[in-house]
Amino acid sequence: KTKLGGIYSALMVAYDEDGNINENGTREIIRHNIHKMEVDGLYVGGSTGENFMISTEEKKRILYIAMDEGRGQVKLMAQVGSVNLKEAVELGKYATDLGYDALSAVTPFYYKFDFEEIKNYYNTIIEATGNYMVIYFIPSLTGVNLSLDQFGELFENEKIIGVKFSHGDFFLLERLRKAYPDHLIYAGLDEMMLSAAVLHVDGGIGSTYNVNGIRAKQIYTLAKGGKIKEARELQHTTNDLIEGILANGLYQTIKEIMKTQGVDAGYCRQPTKRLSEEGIIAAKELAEKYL
Ligand code: NGF
Repeated sequence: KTKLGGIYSALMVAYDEDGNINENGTREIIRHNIHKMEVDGLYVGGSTGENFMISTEEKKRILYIAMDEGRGQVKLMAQVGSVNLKEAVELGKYATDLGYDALSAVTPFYYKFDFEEIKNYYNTIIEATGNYMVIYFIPSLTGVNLSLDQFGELFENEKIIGVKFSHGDFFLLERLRKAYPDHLIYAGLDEMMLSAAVLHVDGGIGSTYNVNGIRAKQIYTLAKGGKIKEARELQHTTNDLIEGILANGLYQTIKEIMKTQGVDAGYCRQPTKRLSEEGIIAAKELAEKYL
């Protein structure tokens, strides 16, 4: 289980101008993450992959490409969660057959599912696949919050090995760390890596690691080694970059920055809008200044 810790890029996907998967570009993104960003793992099918805007077949294609390109070089985690539980099961089986080290699933969203329903959702995916599961907890996008006790109840299923914690509630994060020292906790907000590492999380999963992976890993390693001042300096620079990315358009800007790093990162899928000419310039300036 602990073998699954480390820094994972929430994998970006290159889409062409018509919104189709650009396979070669996506393979370039994967190689860039492995060889240039030196991440420990790839989180495939997450928010950053624009996963909730694409079809089941496209999701499978991306799962396949990431496995084909990354196999044996990095850890691979497949986000298979969906409000369509049958789809989640289908993707979970597919990813498990491909050899993914673990699955992850976003808490079911849009409808107001109660906790029993959420628990049943996770147990159903696990029962159908037999694979490990990491809860994808991102209340800002799903509107789904979970309490410490509810995490405890979910963790009663021994296949649920951890949580990707994309949330700013560090009281809850600390309580989880203390109560579940053997579960994996991944920091999900890249701008808070330092604070999360100080609380001794087991790694991080994030979008900005596609372009800022090296620095993120340094923050994580320095903070865990007690070198807080050095880690803080790097987090300041990182957050100057993240602030600029968020102000300019999150995924579009990361893709544009990747292009400056020599990667054919393509475009975002509609309804996400294109960057304007000014936006493209702003992305290039961020890359020049901070990377
Ligand atoms: O992209 C979002 C949306 N959050 C990501 C991450 O939590 C989601 C985070 O890296 C993720 O890992 C995934 O793709 O599934 C932010 O982009 C980053 O911290 C900048 O705010 O909130």
